[in-house]
Amino acid sequence: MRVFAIGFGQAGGKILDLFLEHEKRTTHKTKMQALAVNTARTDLLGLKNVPMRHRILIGQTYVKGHGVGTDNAMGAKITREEIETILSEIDNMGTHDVDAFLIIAGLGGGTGSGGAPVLAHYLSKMYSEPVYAFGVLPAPEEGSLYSLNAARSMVTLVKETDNLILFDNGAWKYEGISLRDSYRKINEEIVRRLGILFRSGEGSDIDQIGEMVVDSSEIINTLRGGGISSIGYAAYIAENRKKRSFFSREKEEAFESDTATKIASLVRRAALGRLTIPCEIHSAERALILVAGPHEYLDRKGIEKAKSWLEGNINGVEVRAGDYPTRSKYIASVVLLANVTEVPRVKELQKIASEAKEGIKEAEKIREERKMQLFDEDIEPLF
Ligand SMILES: Nc1nc2c(ncn2[C@@H]2O[C@H](COP(=O)(O)OP(=O)(O)OP(=O)(O)O)[C@@H](O)[C@H]2O)c(=O)[nH]1
Ligand SMILES: [Mg+2]
Repeated sequence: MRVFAIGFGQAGGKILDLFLEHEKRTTHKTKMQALAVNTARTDLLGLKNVPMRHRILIGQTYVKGHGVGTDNAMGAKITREEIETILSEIDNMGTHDVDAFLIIAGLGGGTGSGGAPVLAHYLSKMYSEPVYAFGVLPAPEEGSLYSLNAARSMVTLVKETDNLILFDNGAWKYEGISLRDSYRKINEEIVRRLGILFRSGEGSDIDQIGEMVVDSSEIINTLRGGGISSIGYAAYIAENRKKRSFFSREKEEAFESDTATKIASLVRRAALGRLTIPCEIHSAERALILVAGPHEYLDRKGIEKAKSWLEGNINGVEVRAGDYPTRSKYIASVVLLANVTEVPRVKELQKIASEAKEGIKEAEKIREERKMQLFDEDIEPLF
């Protein structure tokens, strides 16, 4: 699938940048278009792989290149005012062979959290291709302002996009390392999943096709109708199979049934393991299974087995599945669970956010009162 990816804000830009780095490393390419948008100059300068000319600094009149400091209403306002600059850059970069837009942003901050929904709104109005968002939720310890930002951004994104794929930083902590290193590891995990998903259907440069080819319409149909989605992933290393041509018939059959079993259990591990956003898999409306790896390890029977297992475990009946060959030494599976409705973290964020909203109002009132305590009421302000 050909995506036009926009990294909005710091987290969005970093994830996009790493996505491009992965693209350079793999032989299987998505031919992705990439644009980074931010209100902070240093964040944009820190990127390594997004070409300089595809980085846009917005909001200079308001924040002078220093970011909006977690004020997502400001992030939204700036984006609205400068939407023409962003849209014309997207148009200049070329959209004629794009299958979908993907906006990547951290939802707890200001720029990406406020800007992503505004951009999604305008992209949906201008283009017939679907607009997806990949939103990163703040960890609980980041505090209630971040939760409030994320809750408001999330609600708007669900309204404005064709699907919101979520990732929960709180469910992906790496203990004992710096936050920077932890984000780096988390971003690797994100990009690994997005890579397998969006590289599918793009054909292969290794002269082989999959057993069951998936094209971009299968991804689009899985995500159709919107809502929130989650991604599962699992992988294993392929053993050395050079001598396979000397296999006897029985050995060959045994290998094939072993491969099928391994693929079926790989997909099960992907669906039941740690998801990008923890959710009840039985609340998914639709699902897509993808398996990528060396050609001889892909097996139609295994995928079919996994598919019927997943059909029995989600709410709806629509499960699509496919594979594609890669040069990697890993056999990897991605399971996309679309329109999931039982997502505890989303509920929790909403609760924290509505409490925080009340708290903020209350705090403002108290602050006003305290400030004026110094003065006697009979002295009138000038205006
Ligand atoms: N997974 C991941 N999350 C990140 C990373 N950096 C920041 N975050 C998360 O994203 C949230 C938003 O932070 P930023 O992306 O820095 O915010 P911003 O969009 O640049 O907005 P402002 O800095 O307020 O202008 C944070 O609260 C974190 O939860 C990262 O590299 N990876
Ligand atoms: Mg920032």
